Amino acid sequence: MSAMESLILQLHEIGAVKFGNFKLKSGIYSPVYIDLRLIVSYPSLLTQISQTLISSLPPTTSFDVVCGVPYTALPIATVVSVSNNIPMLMRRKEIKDYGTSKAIEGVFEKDQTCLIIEDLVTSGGSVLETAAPLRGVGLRVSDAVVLIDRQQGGRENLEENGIKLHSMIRLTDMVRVLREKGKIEEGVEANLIKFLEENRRVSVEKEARVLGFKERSELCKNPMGKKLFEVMMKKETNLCLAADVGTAAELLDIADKVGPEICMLKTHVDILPDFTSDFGSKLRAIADKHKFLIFEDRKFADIGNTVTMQYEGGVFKILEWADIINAHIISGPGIVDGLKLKGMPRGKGLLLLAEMSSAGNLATGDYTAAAVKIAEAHSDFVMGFISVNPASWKCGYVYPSMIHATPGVQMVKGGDALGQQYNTPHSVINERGSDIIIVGRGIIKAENPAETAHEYRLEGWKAYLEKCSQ
Ligand code: 5BU
Repeated sequence: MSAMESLILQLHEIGAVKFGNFKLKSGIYSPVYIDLRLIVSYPSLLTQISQTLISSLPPTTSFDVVCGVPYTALPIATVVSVSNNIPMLMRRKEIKDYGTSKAIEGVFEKDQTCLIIEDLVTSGGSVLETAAPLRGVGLRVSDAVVLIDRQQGGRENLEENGIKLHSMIRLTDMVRVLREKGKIEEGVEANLIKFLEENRRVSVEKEARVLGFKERSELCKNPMGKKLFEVMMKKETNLCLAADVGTAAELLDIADKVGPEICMLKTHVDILPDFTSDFGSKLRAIADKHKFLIFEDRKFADIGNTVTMQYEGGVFKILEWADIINAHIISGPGIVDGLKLKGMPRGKGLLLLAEMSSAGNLATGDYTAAAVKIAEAHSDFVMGFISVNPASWKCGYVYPSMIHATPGVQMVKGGDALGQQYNTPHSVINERGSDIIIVGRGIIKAENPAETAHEYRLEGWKAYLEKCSQ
């Protein structure tokens, strides 16, 4: 009997493989359920698995360190590490005390290669969740090894993200062996093959559980991102007011009225004819009173050195009063370095413009993907994106700590005469995968802005709760 056959029989024997009708994380019903958490109770089986995993890799696979996907694969990775004398790293699932604790624990050097070890792959989403922070700290990730591949798109999804999947046991091999050894009926195998044909590719998104703001806030490296999540949870609002009014006096007035309804107030300070140097401190006082954050929609776009001066200096002194700013990535990552230089020491946050709401804009496809890459590399300062349809992004895994804020929102779909395009709060949060609705004229031009803001708040929050309960 081959090592693989023996492993399959033992896994079946201990009850790690069950046949019936089971609801999976993705919501799909499956005729087989595999629970590998049990293997910690069978040390000799655990040793066997760990040895076979490494010996099943093609000899050309080279790596300096290994990292198990938490939690089930952690003991497997530990045994691989100990018995092969290969150093191991650990990925923290929750980053509690941001600032002090790290996403990746252990000793490594930049550009070393890390092999990911996983127990079971369906869409490959959990492998990607572990690959992202490893890559974020400068490690190379090109291979992952898995005990069981459910053959439901994981290989393809990982390949698209530059990771080759090596699997020890494929689900079809497993049922074939169990049928050959008389452990299951022929009908069970046929049923499983039919199931796999009908569910060939589970997307990473479908399998991923929707994380709530609380869990996501724990993953934030940027303190302002964490704060925004906290404000949203405390006030139960994901509404941002785009306060595009005629004067500074009107802005301060509407900020005070709408303040209780919003998590963030967005300004275009350069449209205010009566701007004075005490504007910042006045708005700050209102923001502190109603506990919302101030976002200056400055859309920085220049080279790093210039934006440092634009951020800090001039008439507006944005750095002094704005919690959050945004930037285009057209000039390359240097713009983030420049803004970070000034903003990081003061605990500020940056949103990158990954998409825009206006018709015919050029922030699409590879441009959006480039924004995600830059954000990942600077997740200590970049807290999220201006996004329009993040659910449609084809750029692989996006950190759940990143907040998506979407402009172009009104109660009814439509647009204005100058290219603005509107979607509803429900569509933005539920269908398009965003977190925050940014509403301007929908509130400002209403007869009673405070009342209307209240309605937008309820709509936005209801959509968020609905998304979490899916
Ligand atoms: P509106 O009145 O809800 O259309 O205002 C939208 C606001 O969001 C306005 O301040 C714009 O400058 C801002 N905005 C946008 O509409 N679209 C974008 O892609 C970005 C910002 Br970025």
